[in-house]
Amino acid sequence: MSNFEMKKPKYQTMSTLKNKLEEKILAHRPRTKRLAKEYGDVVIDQVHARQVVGGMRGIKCLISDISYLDPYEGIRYRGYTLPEVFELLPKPEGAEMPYVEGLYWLLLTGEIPTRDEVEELILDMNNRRIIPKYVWDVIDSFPSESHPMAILSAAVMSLERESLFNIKYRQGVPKTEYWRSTFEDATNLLAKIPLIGAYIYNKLYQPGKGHRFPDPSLDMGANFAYMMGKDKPYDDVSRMYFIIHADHEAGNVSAHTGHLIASSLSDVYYAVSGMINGLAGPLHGLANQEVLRWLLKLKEKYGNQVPPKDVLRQYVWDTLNAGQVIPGYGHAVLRRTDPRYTVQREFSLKHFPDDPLFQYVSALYEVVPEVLKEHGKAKNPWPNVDAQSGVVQWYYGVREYDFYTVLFAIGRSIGVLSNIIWDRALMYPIERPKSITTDMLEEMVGIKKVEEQV
Ligand code: CMX
Repeated sequence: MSNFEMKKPKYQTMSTLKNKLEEKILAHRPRTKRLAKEYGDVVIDQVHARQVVGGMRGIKCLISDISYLDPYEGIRYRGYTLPEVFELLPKPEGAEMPYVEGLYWLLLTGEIPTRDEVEELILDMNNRRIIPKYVWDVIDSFPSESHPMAILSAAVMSLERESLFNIKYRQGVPKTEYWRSTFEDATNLLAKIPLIGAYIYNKLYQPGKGHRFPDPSLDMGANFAYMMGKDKPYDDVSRMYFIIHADHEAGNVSAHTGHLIASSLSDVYYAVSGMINGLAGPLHGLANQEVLRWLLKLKEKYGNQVPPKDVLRQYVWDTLNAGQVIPGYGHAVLRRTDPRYTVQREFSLKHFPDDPLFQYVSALYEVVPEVLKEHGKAKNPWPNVDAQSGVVQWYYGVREYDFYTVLFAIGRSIGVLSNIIWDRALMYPIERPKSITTDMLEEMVGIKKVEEQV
């Protein structure tokens, strides 16, 4: 199952990636400085009262150069659409999906890496896969009924004592250099987190099988499949999954939490553990498990034969009438079908078009948007990434749907870690927006004045 032939390292300690990153950072810093110094007073957005009571929706108040989310087009990583990313990044021999490590390179540098560059990074990351025993002990100490996201968060948190950034900070390195140790921490954590995920899976769902050690000849996606005990094409499924979940600009709960925590100079272990906690909510990453739960309930009733449209419509309406959301549909920013949904749909159409659960997902795609439009609440009636992701996992034998958000978290850590390295590089300050009281807001919008006049 080896996709990546072990080669002798061609490069020495300061990796090509870190060198390239340094170049990019030095070139970028004057832009940030200039914006703050010379253009700091330019108004770029207005805040409406509805945004203050409405979860700050749409307020332009964060910077991320890693990715940008257009409401109609979907996500672009460093300017590249998902189809472009899948086409341009180097792939393992014979694989359908690119190396995940190549995406890390792209997100950090803005450049598509060459095959040699990715292979060097893979070697570097494979050398960082050693996990201290106490992390396994932390995982093993959890009861088997614990949610895997809680275990993942605790396991990442326990690794905090390995932070190089903390050592450097205590040694008093200057602020301009913080990004270097942050890069080391981030790359260490990124190399380790898939192993932790696979260990959690084995502990919770395959306890008799024992834990597989990583195979140093395999890239991130293939090694994850190997450690999970899943055959091809689960290596490609993992690569696809980690890549599409990596980033979704900076304002979503997981990305923003990671950035917020890191802004106080907490290290990446604190930040990613917090990111995982934010992702574990059903309105965000946990929606992928909720989709499967919702689909299986429907399938239990009707079996492998998808029922007619009116039955599906009624099922959707029953969910809405019970005051619940339709999981996997809607989005705070997107206003069209999520391209992450489309990538997975195309993969499913190619590999398992006749799978009954996929048939349900396809049939619901034709029904849910209509119903949500009639319902009249959701601003976006179209499916998001989570409407499709569980079905792919299910088909390839990962049927313990509580685990799906762990897969999302492994992917999301690529973007969050890349953002944190750049946050440190550009020396963004501690985040501190202003809150006001309800009284103040009422006064600002004029409610007080109107009441006084009455
Ligand atoms: N089903 C039913 N109602 C929905 C809905 C859905 N899928 N999506 C939105 N709505 C409702 C909202 O609950 C809200 O109702 P209230 O006015 O009663 O509060 C109203 O429509 C307006 O919401 P919105 O502005 O369209 O959406 P938000 O930005 O507030 O929320 C999201 C976005 C994703 C939380 C919401 O669409 C949702 O709950 N979807 C289902 C859960 C889901 O799939 N989450 C995963 C999103 C992707 C990810 O982060 O992984």
